[in-house]
Amino acid sequence: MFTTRINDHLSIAAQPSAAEIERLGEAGFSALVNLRPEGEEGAIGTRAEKDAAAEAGLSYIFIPLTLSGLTDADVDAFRAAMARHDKGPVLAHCRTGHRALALHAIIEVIDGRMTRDQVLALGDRHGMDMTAALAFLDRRAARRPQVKGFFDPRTWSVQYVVSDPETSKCAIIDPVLDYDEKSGRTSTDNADRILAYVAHEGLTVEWILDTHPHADHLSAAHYLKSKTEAQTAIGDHVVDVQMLWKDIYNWPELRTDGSYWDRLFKPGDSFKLGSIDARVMFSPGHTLASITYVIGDAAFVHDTIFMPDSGTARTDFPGGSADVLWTSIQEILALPDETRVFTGHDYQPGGRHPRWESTVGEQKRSNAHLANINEQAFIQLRQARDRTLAMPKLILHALQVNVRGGRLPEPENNGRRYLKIPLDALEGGAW
Ligand SMILES: N[C@@H](CCC(=O)N[C@@H](CS)C(=O)NCC(=O)O)C(=O)O
Ligand SMILES: [Fe+2]
Repeated sequence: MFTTRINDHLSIAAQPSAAEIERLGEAGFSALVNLRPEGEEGAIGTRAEKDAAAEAGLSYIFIPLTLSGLTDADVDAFRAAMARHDKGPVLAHCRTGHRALALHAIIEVIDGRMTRDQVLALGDRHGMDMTAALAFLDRRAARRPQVKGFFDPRTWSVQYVVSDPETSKCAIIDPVLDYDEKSGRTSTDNADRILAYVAHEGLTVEWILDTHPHADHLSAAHYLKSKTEAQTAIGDHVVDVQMLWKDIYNWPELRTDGSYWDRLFKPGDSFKLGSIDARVMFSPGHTLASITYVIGDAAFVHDTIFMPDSGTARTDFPGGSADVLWTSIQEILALPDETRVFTGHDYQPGGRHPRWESTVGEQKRSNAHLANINEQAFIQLRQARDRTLAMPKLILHALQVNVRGGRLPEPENNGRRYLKIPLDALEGGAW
């Protein structure tokens, strides 16, 4: 196996055999990172690598990627893996070691530890072409808007800060308010991480946007508004969702006029994020009120399309519909092929790292629920899968907060807030 030491913390390698992986522990390595997508020629596969790494007492991290399809999610995952394993050297491998070196160089440049000339010199030292790494950095720097994704592993949600480099204005999309259903505790860890990034980048929050009233996590929109004074917004069909849940919760005081938000977007509405044009597409199917925000060349599709290897969102919540979702998805796929698509969840199929960015072209070519499938087949596939899914564990907790724009219930006379759980209101008990 070809292996070369880059520094005290990182070595790169070509594809190792299982026997070679088993000897890496003795060689002092603490972790093995596999950068090869499943099924690449000559790859031994993530299962075999994971087992061999366990045998060697090594942590194993699966970050399948290609340099042509590289996104910030891949960069973030590699950086995080390196940071988590700082006790001993990490061995990162792909087919030849080239992707590993390129990824290392990209992170060094983004984090300000290396210049472009130093990247070229690094490539020369190891006999590897760094053109693709520099091309990625160029593409990344030229993006308008800039998009930073924050993955929340507890709810598999992706929250976004979308910013205009010209004006330093930004929007926060689909922020999560942390909630532990076992203890009933809430916290603002996710939202505070977003605020720290906003402060560090010198951004001003102009918008706090939700794509729909979420069924699997509480929205941090209201908390973030209290910290930033930015405008909150959601799609105008939220009033239908409010009506639906007002009935389920038997909740006469719930206002169903959308007045918990500063702005209700109608389908086709446009707005500005700093100097960037943005518009709203109506994308129901997962919920009655789901919308897609198209900001510059970036579409925030939330629970319509997931990453191509995951498929699409479920349609069995109250107000959901598979044929309506199909129509919404077709409208998204009619955007130009190069449109960047940012999804709202990632369930990490095959144990890969979280990913959230694709393009319309990639989705059309390879989405597991959409490529080479017609409407009828999609509806059947979607409904068959929906029948197997348990309700999200927070659906009853989350909706009563999210139909009020992320406001927690008002405190009772003892100062404590309570959630209300309707019994036998939803189908599909998972015993
Ligand atoms: N197990 C998750 C449920 C996740 C879930 O239902 N996700 C929705 C989006 S809110 C979905 O569309 N899942 C698609 C699928 O699993 O096919 C939870 O308890 O929160
Ligand atoms: Fe959802």
